[in-house]
Amino acid sequence: MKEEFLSHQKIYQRPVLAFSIFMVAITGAMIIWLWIQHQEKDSPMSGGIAKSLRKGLSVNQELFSATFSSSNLAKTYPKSQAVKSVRVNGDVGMGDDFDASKWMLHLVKTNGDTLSITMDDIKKLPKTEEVFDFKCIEGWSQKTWWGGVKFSDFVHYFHLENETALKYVGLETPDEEYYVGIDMPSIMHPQTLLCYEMNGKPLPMNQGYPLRLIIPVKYGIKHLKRIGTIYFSNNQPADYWAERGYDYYAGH
Ligand SMILES: Nc1nc2c(c(=O)[nH]1)N[C@H]1C(S)=C(S)[C@@H](COP(=O)(O)O)O[C@H]1N2
Ligand SMILES: [Mo]
Repeated sequence: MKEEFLSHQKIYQRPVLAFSIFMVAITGAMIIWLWIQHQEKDSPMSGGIAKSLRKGLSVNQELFSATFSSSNLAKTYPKSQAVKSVRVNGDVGMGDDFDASKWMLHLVKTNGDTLSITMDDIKKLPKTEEVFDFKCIEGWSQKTWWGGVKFSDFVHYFHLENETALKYVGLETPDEEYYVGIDMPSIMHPQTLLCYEMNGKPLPMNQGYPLRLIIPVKYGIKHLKRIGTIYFSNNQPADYWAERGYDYYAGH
């Protein structure tokens, strides 16, 4: 008799217990959410991200940069595995009013001089080709084939030792609408290219003709298309997507 009564009670206890645990979890999640909402935020220039979320991003960034090594190469593939039709993504700073015939790469030196470099100058340097898995933070990736000059060869050729002693490189489109900042170890990585070819042909206009960045150690957001200006700095250069809340480092 007693036993039956107890098991009846259990039948009621279980859902009550389950429901209570559920309520505690939901309330806990709500408290954490409200706590994050009421936290101090970054400046709008860094995306206006709540403090504890930004902390998560910074910890990620430290982990990734601590494990970064220039001898760690991104996986490469044979050219036969490269996709024939490469996705076009992102057209900020790629306006139709661009006059490719007047294009020159502006390189701002630390002494204030600006070098104006033509495509012919760049093509005199040894060409490197690579096929790697291009990853966009939107969640897609593609094996793509690129050709150009290693950034490390380029800076060596133009005697930019004073410049590469600094911490960052900034790159901008000619109209300054799209811009990225990159840490020096990543831009000097042996797979980073000033790229002027895709699938063995000149870069298509919407993929950054005449010159773009290819930097396999970073997500797509950093592969700036249509480079207008390159400069060097010890301060983090402005970065289009970092200003919109994305991770500045963007390594993978
Ligand atoms: N100038 C410029 N470069 C850019 C972008 C952009 O909007 N403007 N988008 C970036 C992003 S988010 C990605 S994923 C890649 C896409 O390169 P693709 O169009 O050659 O595939 O370009 C990057 N470079
Ligand atoms: Mo992207």
